[in-house]
Amino acid sequence: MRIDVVSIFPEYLAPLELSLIGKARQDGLLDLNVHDLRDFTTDKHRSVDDTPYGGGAGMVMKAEPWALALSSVAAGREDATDRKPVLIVPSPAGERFTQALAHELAEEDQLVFACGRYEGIDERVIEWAEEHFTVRPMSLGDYVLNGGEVAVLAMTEAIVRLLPGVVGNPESLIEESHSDGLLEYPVYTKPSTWRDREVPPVLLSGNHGKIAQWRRHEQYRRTAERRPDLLAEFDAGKLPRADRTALGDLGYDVVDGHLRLRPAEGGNGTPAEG
Ligand code: J9Q
Repeated sequence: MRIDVVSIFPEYLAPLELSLIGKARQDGLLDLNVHDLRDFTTDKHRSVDDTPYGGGAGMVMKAEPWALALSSVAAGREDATDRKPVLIVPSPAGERFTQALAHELAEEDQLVFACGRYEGIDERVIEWAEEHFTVRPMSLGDYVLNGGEVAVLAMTEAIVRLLPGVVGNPESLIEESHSDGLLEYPVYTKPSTWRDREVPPVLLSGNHGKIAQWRRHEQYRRTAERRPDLLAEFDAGKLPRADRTALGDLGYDVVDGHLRLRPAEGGNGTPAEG
């Protein structure tokens, strides 16, 4: 896979030299290059931004440096297929980046990340880029960053670790793919007592059936507590009786293969006078 990142702060992308991504580059599994947007300016001040038409706070990134930079990274794809490269534009106004999207993007030949700063990039760049790229404005979540660089670090790691040969032990990838949309169960290691706190005894029992069931129930308990939105999406068709009981104890009933939060008990348990 080839990845190009364009930014006015190329040093911000230094972590891409390290660890798993750095190793994938050394091993020739990934051809990743970071480009300085200012190298594509033509004026003496190397300016990349200007005031917004229509007024308002902040600055907008100018169109021409972006067009020159993006043309440069899209050019010279001699061995390329007829597929357009995908241009990912980190933006709080983008589609939400998910694990499913990481899998989808890991199948592409070339990804280009355009890191915006200030109030964003002149919208005409996005329109123009549609002629040369598949454009995907993409958000990590509903919070405000100063620019796209940190979002690119997160998305790149999520995508690159899915490339064949990048994660040394592919068992961890297989286990993740089995994690059917629930949060993970809690984990423990030695010592079995630490500062007066015990490891849950079932984990020391050697009863693998009971351990698997306990872990499953802990997944339900955590997900109900922290991410009830995930339980609404969960496929609850063909669940074992023990799982349905555990979910029932958490206040969830199975209706048409989906989980439904049981309505809260109304006060004194006596039906209202009608
Ligand atoms: C570029 N807030 O925030 C969340 N995901 C992406 C972003 C973002 C931002 C500002 C600029 C990306």
